[in-house]
Amino acid sequence: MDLIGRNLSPFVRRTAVILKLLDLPYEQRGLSTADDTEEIAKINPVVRVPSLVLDDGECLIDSNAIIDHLLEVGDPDHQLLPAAGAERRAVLHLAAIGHGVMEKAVASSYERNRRPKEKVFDEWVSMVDGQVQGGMAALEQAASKGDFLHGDHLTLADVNAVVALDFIAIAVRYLVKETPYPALAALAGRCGELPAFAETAFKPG
Ligand SMILES: N[C@@H](CCC(=O)N[C@@H](CS)C(=O)NCC(=O)O)C(=O)O
Repeated sequence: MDLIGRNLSPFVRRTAVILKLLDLPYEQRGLSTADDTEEIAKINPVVRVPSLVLDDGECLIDSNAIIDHLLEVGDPDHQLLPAAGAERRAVLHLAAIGHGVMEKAVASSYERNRRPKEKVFDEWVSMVDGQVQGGMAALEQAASKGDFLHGDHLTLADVNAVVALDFIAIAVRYLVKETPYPALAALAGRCGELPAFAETAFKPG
């Protein structure tokens, strides 16, 4: 399988973490949407990452659809996402907050870093930043209740939260400077010792 995209993207990295947690072999092609537009367009018509090209050439796009497939083929015991019912809904709820934080943190970074200064609409950026902080506060509350966001072992919710926090610390640091998230930081520290997280950490290069 070929994972398309760089681990700077939280959507790519969370996919890479799941691949590693499930011990699914893959290669990674570190293409960037800014620099490798034409090549990515051949794989994904909306020119976004991640994509996952399966061994038979089938191409999956969007981290949600990719992870759905990876869990189907690689997590028969439903460790990362419970099979059904309230437990599944609870993990999906927290995972969606983490994914939403990623989306808004990426939007905040695009607003600040990709637009000419005179075209930045401050009210909109403040709204986006507030959405990131609202999501992070909810995750912090869940993280402060135990070793994991939900239940007694690592799930998709933890993967998303840790990847979101790490992305924020790299790309939109101004959003965590004044508001530390100690329980999430502790969770990220514990996860950072696992190869799936350590080996996918973004290294600027
Ligand atoms: N919902 C998508 C979001 C993917 C996404 O926004 N990826 C960013 C990279 S961090 C991207 O491709 N940006 C280029 C663009 O949207 O034009 C997912 O979960 O995979």
